Amino acid sequence: MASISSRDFVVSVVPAGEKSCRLEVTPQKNTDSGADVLPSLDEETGREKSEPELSGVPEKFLVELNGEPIAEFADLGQGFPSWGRGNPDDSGEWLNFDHLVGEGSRVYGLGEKTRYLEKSGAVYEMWNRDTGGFYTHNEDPLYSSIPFYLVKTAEGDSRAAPFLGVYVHQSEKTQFNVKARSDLSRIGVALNSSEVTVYLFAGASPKEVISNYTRLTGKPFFPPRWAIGYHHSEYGKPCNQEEAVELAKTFREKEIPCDALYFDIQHMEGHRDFTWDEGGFSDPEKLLDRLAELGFHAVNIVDPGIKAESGYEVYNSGLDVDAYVKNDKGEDFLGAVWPGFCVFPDFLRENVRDWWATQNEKILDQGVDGIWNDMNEPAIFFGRQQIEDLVRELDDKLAGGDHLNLKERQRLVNISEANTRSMVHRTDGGQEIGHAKFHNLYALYEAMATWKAFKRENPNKRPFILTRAGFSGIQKYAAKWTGDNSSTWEHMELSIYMSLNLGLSGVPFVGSDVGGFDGDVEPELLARWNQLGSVIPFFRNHSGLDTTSQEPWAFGERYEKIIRKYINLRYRLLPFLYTEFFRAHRTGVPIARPLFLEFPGDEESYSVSDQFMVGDSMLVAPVVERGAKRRTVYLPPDENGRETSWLDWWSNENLSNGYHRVEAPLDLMPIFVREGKGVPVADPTRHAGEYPNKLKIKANTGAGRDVDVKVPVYDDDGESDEFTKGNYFYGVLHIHAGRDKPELEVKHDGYEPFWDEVEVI
Ligand code: MIG
Repeated sequence: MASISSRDFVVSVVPAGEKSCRLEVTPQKNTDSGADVLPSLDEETGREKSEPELSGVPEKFLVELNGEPIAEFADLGQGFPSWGRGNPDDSGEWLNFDHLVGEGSRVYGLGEKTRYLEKSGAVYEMWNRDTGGFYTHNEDPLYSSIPFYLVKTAEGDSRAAPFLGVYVHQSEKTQFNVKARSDLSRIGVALNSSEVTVYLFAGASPKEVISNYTRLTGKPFFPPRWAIGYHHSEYGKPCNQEEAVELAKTFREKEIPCDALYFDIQHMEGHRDFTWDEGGFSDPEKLLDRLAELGFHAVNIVDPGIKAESGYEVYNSGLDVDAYVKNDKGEDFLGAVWPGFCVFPDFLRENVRDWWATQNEKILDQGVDGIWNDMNEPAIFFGRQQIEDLVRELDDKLAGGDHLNLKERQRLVNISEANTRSMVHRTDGGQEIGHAKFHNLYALYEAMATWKAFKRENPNKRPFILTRAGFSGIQKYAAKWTGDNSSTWEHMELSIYMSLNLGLSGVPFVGSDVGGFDGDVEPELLARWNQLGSVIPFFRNHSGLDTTSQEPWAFGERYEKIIRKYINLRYRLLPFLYTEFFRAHRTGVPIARPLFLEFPGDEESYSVSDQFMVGDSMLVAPVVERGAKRRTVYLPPDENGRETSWLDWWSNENLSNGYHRVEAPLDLMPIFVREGKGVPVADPTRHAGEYPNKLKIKANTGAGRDVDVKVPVYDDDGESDEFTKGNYFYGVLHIHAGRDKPELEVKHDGYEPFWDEVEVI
């Protein structure tokens, strides 16, 4: 195998599957890096590592796979690079190298990142971080870390595969400089580690790359059907059980479908996990029963911070198994979050995950259906020791008549970030691991523990976990929302890029707080955001404490009507979305996807960032501009670059490919169906547990071209793991232009699908 060594490093290239390989970069003098804290990978069909041949000190090296060049790297070095952002004040070594991608290439992915769809022109950092609420269009880093990017190689560049995925399989703080230097042909990678393992995925298409990346890091979990309905949430409400039932009933009375109601931290007793505030929620079992009767699922928030209070059962039981993260003095680490000073479960250890599962099981037993993991970066307001030291110092200063300078004030702001540094974790074998290596993995291991709780509670039931933080692989366990955004038009637009890039990075079940979290929403924005939400995989309206109410009916009849129309659209689309979730579970290919994923041969599709495809058949063009009544829409030519038609969802007219200025009054979000494709729909029901008996197909048979349409449809019981035993239905409906009876080709008949009748629209 090709092996290259530079002066300081040994590089080995090991094939890992047919079109992927693993690059291992280690220092010549191998300083032992200690235990590996990364979770094991799902599938790696690699051969054993061969002895690297040392072959001089190449400044550049080309990686070949099966005799074909797939990627070129250069300038491997130790230390923090000159382009690095911030101070490398983290302890330990840094390593950096450049990936020579060429100026004409395009770069996507990197998970949950702000800025535009294409990532060039900025440095991005991987370090899970709670921004504390407000973030700008350029804020970085945010809540989760997915060190994976996708390159579309420029036409005619013979050094690289047409599409290349790069996964930096390291949990430490990592920075990516995506063409943000005067040399626009490079991506710089730097990490707080002395060695690095990188996986390369070569592909003929971007889908192939993502599919191989998720084969390695894990295929997305398949959620229960109710989890893909509309969800309602608000920090601060409901604050008692009467209000919860009232809220649920209002949805039913107003005939606005809804599947889930969220219980944020106000439901707890003094913010203590796994408790209910006795004053407002004296009988949680009864409440949850009542909600279930109304067709609602309850999702409860669980924060990692456990109130350090002797007598609190959860805290005490954790002490019994020595569950908590230590500080550098070997004591339980204390940091303040909502409940006051807290300890933090050390999810790295299996016995701690078992104990955590037991805690979660208690509320699952009561009838809670979903778990919402917040604050799991982990976010900590301040540590006890630091605050005491700082207060003493600043107090002396102020008492001496001084002012606080900017730096000192900044220190106050940075305290939460700084204080996690003293956290010490332990492996199952008792080896100590500094927080720098485990920080980005904290939420992923928490999700594993929560998953275990669901599986113990009912092994056959599909879990629903929602998480704020995460790392590569989080897609196996949880849906991801993009944390605290703001109720602004800018943030709504940003949420499109963030969701699409998370999808490209292997996490298909994504969405942002619809209506925005911080700040007061205006009615027009709420209406437009519900339109967008109706076609985004995770559709939850969520708003912050003491902000304007965002319920669909908050702004009167005019807006309520529009919002109802789009929540209804969501339920019309359920047969389609459910099929797409199943396909995403099997392939790892995202549900909401940029146009170029479907039309990789079409140059124009690479720069369209405010429209996207849902599955391979539906194109949506959300309106993200205040006061807009129409918008420009780009409709790509067919896969072979030839003329094609797009069916307007609302008017049923066919438009040809190209740019169009289309009508988009406040009650209309432009949607189109691709030629040769169809979208399975059904009449809306009150929630996803109810089914109509008719399946309808919105199909585009091509204006006058009589194109045959094939529409895949999946169905199962909506909640169990029976599908893994073959108890599901999968079929393809063939629609021939001019014939109104479609033919059903049954591919798998392990389940009786919900419809008795199929109608073509
Ligand atoms: O900001 O639990 O992102 O969705 O409502 C405080 C209260 C902590 C942050 C989450 C937000 C949630 C809120 N939490």
